[in-house]
Amino acid sequence: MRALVTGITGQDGSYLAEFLLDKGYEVYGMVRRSSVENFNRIEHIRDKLKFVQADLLDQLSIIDAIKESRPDEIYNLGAMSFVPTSWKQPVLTGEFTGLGVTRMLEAARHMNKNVKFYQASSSEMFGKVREVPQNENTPFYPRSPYGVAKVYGHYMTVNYRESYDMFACSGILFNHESPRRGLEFVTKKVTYGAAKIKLGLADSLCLGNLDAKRDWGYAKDYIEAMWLMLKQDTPEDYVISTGETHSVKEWVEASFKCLDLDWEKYVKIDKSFIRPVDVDLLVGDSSKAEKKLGWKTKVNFNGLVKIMVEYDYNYLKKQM
Ligand code: NAP
Ligand code: F7E
Repeated sequence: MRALVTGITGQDGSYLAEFLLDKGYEVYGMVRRSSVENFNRIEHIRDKLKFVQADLLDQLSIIDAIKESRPDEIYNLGAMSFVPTSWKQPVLTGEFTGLGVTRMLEAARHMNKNVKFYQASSSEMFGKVREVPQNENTPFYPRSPYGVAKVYGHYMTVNYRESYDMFACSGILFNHESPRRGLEFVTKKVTYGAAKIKLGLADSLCLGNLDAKRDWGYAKDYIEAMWLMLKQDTPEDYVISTGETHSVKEWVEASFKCLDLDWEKYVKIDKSFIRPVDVDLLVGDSSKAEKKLGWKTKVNFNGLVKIMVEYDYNYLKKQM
């Protein structure tokens, strides 16, 4: 089996590449040119991967990437994925995260209509939630240009499935985290920040809205769900989540507690991290995935906090 993964240099792409290699796949990563190479997350497996240079903004480069890799499966994980940046660069976000999906689907349709296609949809599409918990039938109400772009990409995936009978699936994944999470996302910012404080490398941590609630799972668990979706007889969309919700404040408390620190002594609120509008509460119902894919989350909230805090503490200690 051959797979083409966009966003292979990102958190999910790197775990998915490892997972597919273990399953015996030939894995092609679609990467965009940069003046400084950005392969940190895949350095340990780079010799086993093949790379094709393309950009989600550039239709012909995507066609060439598919021509060269001749994939049986395409995993479209590439996107501008940081919500605050989507207000600063709404048009670019629409291009990468929204139209990029159409460019991938168009290229796939022209090259090989039988290719299986996975789209990285997001719980951000539920935004100002219309019901609790959220499932595959919950109406969308996105609250950021990122969420709006994801809704567009989601419906293009549904539309190509229905218009051209393509095997195209959307995984509506709730927040998933890991030691490989980008430093600006709140979970990593907190575990990294707390570890720095514990080691005397910082004396405070500035955050925004502590009341928002998220359904946080472990990225490594979620990757398997993507693969399972493409292994079914029929293409469908699935919610992937833990079913538990916790506030940012609870994440902060648990992370500092792991290091025997009292968070209230160190955390400051900085208004610049507060968004024009936020998503107040997310909690997913993934009973469809449980029933049809046999998928279930394995790492709970405290387990995830521990994995990330321990990793960051040990990493920073080694650098000293
Ligand atoms: P990430 O770490 O930010 O990785 C994003 C990837 O997209 C990077 O490899 C990046 O490449 C690539 N990319 C960005 N713009 C591109 C372009 N124009 N052309 C080609 N590649 C481009 O994101 P992640 O957390 O792994 O998430 C993976 C996907 O799942 C994203 O689509 C995200 O929106 C979606 N998602 C994530 C979550 C979550 O909680 N993590 C939840 C739901 C959905 P560079 O390294 O070159 O920047
Ligand atoms: O924010 C609050 C912030 O940036 C979580 C992406 O992977 O998941 C991610 O989007 C919450 C928000 O993730 C800070 O206001 C407080 O309520 O970690 P985040 P996100 O926006 O939920 C979804 C599913 C995706 O699809 C996205 O690609 O935490 N918060 N203080 C803060 N957030 C950040 N980043 N920094 C703060 O200082």
